[in-house]
Amino acid sequence: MKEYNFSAIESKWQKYWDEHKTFEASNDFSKKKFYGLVEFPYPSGHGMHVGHIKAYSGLEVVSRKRRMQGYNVLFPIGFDAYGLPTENTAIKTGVHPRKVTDDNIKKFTGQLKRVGFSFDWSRVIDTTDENYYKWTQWIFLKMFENGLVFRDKTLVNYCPSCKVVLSNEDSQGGHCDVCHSEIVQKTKEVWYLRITEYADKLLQGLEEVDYLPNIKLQQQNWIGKSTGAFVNFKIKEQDEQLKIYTTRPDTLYGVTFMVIAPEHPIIQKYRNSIANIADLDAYKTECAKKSEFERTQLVKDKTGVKIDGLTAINPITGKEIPIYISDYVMMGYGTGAIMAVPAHDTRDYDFAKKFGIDIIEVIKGGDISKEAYTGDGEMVNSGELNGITNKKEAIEKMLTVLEKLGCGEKGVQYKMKDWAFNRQRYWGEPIPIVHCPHCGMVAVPYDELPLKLPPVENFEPGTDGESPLAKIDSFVHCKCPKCGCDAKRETDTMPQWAGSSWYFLRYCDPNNNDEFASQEALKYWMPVDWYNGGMEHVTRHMIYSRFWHKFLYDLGLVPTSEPYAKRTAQGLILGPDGEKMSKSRGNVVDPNDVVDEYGADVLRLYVLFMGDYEKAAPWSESSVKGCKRFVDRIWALQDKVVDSDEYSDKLRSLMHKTIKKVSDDIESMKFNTAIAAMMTLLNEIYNVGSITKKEFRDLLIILNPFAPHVTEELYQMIGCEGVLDEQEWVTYDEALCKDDTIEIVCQINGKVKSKLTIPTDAAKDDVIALAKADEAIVKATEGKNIVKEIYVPNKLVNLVVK
Ligand code: ANZ
Ligand code: ZN
Repeated sequence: MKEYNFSAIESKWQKYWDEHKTFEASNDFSKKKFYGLVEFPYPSGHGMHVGHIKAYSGLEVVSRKRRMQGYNVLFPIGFDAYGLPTENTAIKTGVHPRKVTDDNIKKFTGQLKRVGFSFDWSRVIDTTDENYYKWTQWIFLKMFENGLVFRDKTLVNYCPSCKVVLSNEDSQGGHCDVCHSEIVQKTKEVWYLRITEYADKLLQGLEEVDYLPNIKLQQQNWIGKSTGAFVNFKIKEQDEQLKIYTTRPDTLYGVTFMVIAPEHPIIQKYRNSIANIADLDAYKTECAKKSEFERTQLVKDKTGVKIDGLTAINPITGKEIPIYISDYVMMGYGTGAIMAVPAHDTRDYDFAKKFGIDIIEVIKGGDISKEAYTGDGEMVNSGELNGITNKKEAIEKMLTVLEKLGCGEKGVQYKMKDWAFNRQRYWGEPIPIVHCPHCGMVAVPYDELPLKLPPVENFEPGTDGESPLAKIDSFVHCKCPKCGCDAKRETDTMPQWAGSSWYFLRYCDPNNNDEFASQEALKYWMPVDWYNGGMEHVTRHMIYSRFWHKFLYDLGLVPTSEPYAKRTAQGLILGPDGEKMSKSRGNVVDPNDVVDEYGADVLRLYVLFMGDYEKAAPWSESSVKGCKRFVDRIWALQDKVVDSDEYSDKLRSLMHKTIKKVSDDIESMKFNTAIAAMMTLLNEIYNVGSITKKEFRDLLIILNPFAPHVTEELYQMIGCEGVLDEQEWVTYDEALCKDDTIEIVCQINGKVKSKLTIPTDAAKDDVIALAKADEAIVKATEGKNIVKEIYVPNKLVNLVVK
């Protein structure tokens, strides 16, 4: 037997695939198609991680299977290459981000090719390429044209270390996503995309798609649709209404105070009537230091200041109630003001206890001397609502009352905010807008796109949070495209998420210079049939890209309202210590090392065998070795081949079963059990002692998507025709996949007495006869008459005795 020289075999086939363009998608749009999408990597300086290999291996297997099933497959890859890590490396090392990016892309490409992924390398996308970001800018301008882009002064999350403004999503937990420094709040004029306009569409669209249930749930929560009411509270002795948002108008009789955000504009408006304005200002200053995350923590001690000089009137009871400012009310949600119901809201309860405010029970069921009661129950102390036990009914009734009084109405709110769409950094797509002293914001004309990122030496950000582009006079100074007078270019760049918001469209037609993709190509390839990626991207990236796609759909520029028909997710690979892999822990596994030592086929098999695909699993060197043994034993089968174009009697049934199992398991991403089934088959082949050529060939076909190099090589070695990747996926005979025997229960008068192993689908008479011969049944029926014999096929026998 020839030695299994995996590195020679793997480079041989990788070279073959490259030369033959084996995995390039065809432009024959008459064929049935499959579009499999994986999240394109950020080409960081660390190179690839085994997590990338697992993330790509799932749809890699599906794509290889689909090709064998006769589909025209689009399985593309690219690089999401703008962003902070590259820019930070560039600043640290003095190497230009263009060069850093190119080097990293080269490194990643080499690594991906070594693993033998069947990507279409003719369609590679680099989001920092002018021919790509031209269209990112183009779509942005379409949004601008359609009123979805605006600028607003706002409090922003600012990272003092990266010197950038961050979105809420990029600063979760009050820390910068990139450098983990603490975020501070800063007022700044920033760009926004009006994603909230698409909130309902993004929510409704989830009904059309096949996403894993928890992916849908996370998106629903992120959009955070809330239905409730807006209610106006009159301010005593002022011609003023304070508007609040509540999901519980039914609790209005229990409102004993109000709370407004420290930034609420009513404070400024009535500055002169407020006796303790200095205290309020001081409190507000303190709040500005906290992140939204800190402010909304349930467990933290409640703080606040009572407004001395403004009193509200409960519109239902007519009672005067105090108004407080507190950090637990956010200016960015609802109206920035709430009606507080301490008896039935935990935060209001804690606040009322601390400030000695009345607590009035309006829903029975709890003990409000101890804690807020947030459950359902009968309405009490609530006038016309008393006695109602159904929450919905109580809400409806109160809404009717409020509407009649003219002080309230139904309302809807979303947690999702408009998308802060900018960064004051160099390494991003320039925002193609010109500021003209006469015309205001003017779009760069479409035929001037791409608005190129100027190649500069000094790409360090200014300490004031200004973009480095602001220092480049030749970039900044320009003529207004509308009136021709002197104007200034916008110097902010787009955020990291821009390029990935539409990359799946560009893959359909990546070299098009006239359109972001031709309608013909889009009509054929879209939607993505199957998208697999990380759970960490199911909100930000997926929602942003669904938003861009839906916008383009509304313009009639893409054929489907949803970009992704199906979305699944892989679980993380943990270190051997069970902890998340990280440089600082020193538990990172480099895919290159595994390929060097065991070969790419083993790496591919292992990342799919290590556990349920969607679950996290720790790296195990001994399991890697197990996969290597499996491949070695597959290799050694070449000495056991008998020349026959049939299945042998001994293996026939198991062959059919294994083919079925592998075929089905690939579809449900149960790659580990598919591999286990092939391991079982292999053991049985060794028990039998030989394998027919036909059996070997079919085994190579089902194993090919997992271990493409060794299977191609063996296919050639045993003298099969053509190359393996051009073969048809094997079929199986359902009838032969049934288990030959099956276990059924045997009852006497409905009580289980015994279990029987019977041939599957055996005739009733035979089964009854078997049952009557069973020892336990013989004993149980001794001296009794069998009056009825019941047989439920393949399930149970029940003998009724007297
Ligand atoms: C009275 C009430 C009584 C409330 C009760 C809840 C329970 P969701 O479901 O998230 O939309 N709220 C409104 N605006 C707020 C803001 N800007 N900052 C902090 N809290 C705010 O939550 C809506 C509820 O959160 C609203 O309903 C309001 O409190 C509070 F037994 O009003 B509720
Ligand atoms: Zn102008």
